[in-house]
Amino acid sequence: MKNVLSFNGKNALVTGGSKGIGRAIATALASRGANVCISYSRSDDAAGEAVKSMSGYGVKAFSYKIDQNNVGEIPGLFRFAEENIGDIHILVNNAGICPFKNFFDIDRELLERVWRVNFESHFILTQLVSKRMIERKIEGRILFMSSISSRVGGEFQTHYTPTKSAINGLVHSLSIVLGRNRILVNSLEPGTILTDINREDLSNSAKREYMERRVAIGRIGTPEDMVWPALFLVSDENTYVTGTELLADGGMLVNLQ
Ligand code: RM4
Repeated sequence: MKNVLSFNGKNALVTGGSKGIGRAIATALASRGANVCISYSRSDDAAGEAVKSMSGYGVKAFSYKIDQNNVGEIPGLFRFAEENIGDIHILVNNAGICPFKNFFDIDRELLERVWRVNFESHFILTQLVSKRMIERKIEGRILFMSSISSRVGGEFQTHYTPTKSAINGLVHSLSIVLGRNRILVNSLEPGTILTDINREDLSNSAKREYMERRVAIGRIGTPEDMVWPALFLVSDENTYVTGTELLADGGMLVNLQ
């Protein structure tokens, strides 16, 4: 039994990989030998810094700018990743948005944007990547970033939480489709992790204190807290876990009283 996880010889595509949880997972894969392509939607500087950092581990690292709201651009991301890192063994569908909003103020454009970025774009990318895995007989690993919010609600997340529940439903069905090809499909459910997605929301001290009190271990999570749960699920050492969700929330969900 190996005592460290190695990703030598693996090629990984991580969406939303220039910051936050995606950056932490992408970096962890690169530091353990994987070639990595990340997608990002905003900061060229952040993406460039991430690529430079990952390249420092002696692996191939690339970034591709895409707004995953524009789902027609997803095939371009897939082609770029294949052209630059080769056949994809690991797909981490991480990109996501959550603009906190009052239910009655959410218009169709925002509702559809959140749906496209958080669900539809991942569906399309996963179709492309998994079809190639089957063609190449790659017993790949696919990880979707779901959330504790797939299981519980948020007053200002009525457009968001359903996308995370939908991700879990997709994982259940996709694990059947891809299981016969030994491609394992799971979702990770982070609790409240301090990243750009909620920095403004958690800048409210009362909200931050409430969320911290909810966490059994007493602190908001960090992107690094998500690394080992993710690495296990996408590793070759995972031989039998598929079609399920791994909750990584510091005990927040069960901490009612
Ligand atoms: C997560 C969870 C967190 C929230 C972020 C935006 O899924 O709901 O509590 O801060 O989304």
